[in-house]
Amino acid sequence: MEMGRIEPSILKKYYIYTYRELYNHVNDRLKSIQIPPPPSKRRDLLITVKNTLLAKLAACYNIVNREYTKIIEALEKIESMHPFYQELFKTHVGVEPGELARRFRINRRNMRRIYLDIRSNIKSSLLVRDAITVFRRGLGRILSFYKRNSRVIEKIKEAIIELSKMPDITGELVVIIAGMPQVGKSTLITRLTRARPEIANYPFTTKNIIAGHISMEPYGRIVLLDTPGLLDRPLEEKNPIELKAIHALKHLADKVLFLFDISINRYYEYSQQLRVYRDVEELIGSDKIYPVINKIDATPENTLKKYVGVIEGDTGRKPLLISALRGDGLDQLLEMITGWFWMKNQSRKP
Ligand SMILES: Nc1nc2c(ncn2[C@@H]2O[C@H](COP(=O)(O)OP(=O)(O)OP(=O)(O)O)[C@@H](O)[C@H]2O)c(=O)[nH]1
Ligand SMILES: [Mg+2]
Repeated sequence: MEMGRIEPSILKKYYIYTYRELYNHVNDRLKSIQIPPPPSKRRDLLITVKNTLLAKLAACYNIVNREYTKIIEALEKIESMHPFYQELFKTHVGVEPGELARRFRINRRNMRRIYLDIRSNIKSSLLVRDAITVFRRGLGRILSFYKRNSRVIEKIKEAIIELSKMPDITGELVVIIAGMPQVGKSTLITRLTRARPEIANYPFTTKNIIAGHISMEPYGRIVLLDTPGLLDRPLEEKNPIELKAIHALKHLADKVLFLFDISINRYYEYSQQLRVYRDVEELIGSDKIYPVINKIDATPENTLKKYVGVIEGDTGRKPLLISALRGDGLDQLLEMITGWFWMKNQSRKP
């Protein structure tokens, strides 16, 4: 499959067991395999017990092996996704998916060797008691392959759940809507696309990357991404929600619409918003970022006039004026966005 074309939603089918869940599952399976009533002859008893123990051991091994295989497969899927998803995975788990897949494959191979060893030791036991001892110890060893990785497995599980909720970000042009919390990012994406993120009047209403699409068929599509708000603080102090926006900006942005809110009800001062603008500019480069003043319906005329000049002076670009709520300026904004699309996809132009 082509690199980067795997959608994160396919990860939904990988339900990863925690060690607890696996243990309970193994326990249930083992209970369902009962030793049949003792036969009359001693020799037959040994054979019956051994066969039961072998069946139980195989059941346990198969479950752990199946879980391992599932984890490896999920990691390999992530490994072939867009680097953006891989980096998100790494921030969650602390290790790259490819490296983890490699470790789990080695583990799986070792586990198989040990399983085969235990099997032959049970088979060669001469006493029922010995066979049971070998079995018990072997069961523990097989389970320990999962148990000693239980912390990292839980992290993988969480990361897979997080990733599977990520939208499909593939498109011919990616435009990210960024800015401090509450400037109207989500309101804007609902105006331009069919995306319907939650909109409310408290910071960090948006906690995930939200995608909306503008179809340019038959020439492709534009992906618009609504991102969690960014605060004016250094990267090291950013919370995990902000970091999602940072990763998206770093890896995905062709262009960024940076929203300012200088309305009467603004949440943050202009100076703070400008600092965040500068951070984003530094992250992605000044050629990709465009200032937009939102909420002009709730901004006094003279304030607006003043800040058009101030922002142009501070950023070197004339800000676009919009009201995402009322719809002002959106035609112009769309024209700018589709202009970027044609610029990037010259060869596709009709
Ligand atoms: N007056 C006015 N209010 C707006 C406009 N756009 C958004 N709002 C209001 O601003 C508040 C925040 O809007 P959101 O779209 O949720 O802002 P956000 O930037 O996505 O906020 P976070 O997800 O918290 O970062 C809501 O109460 C919106 O109704 C606008 O153009 N004019
Ligand atoms: Mg929002």
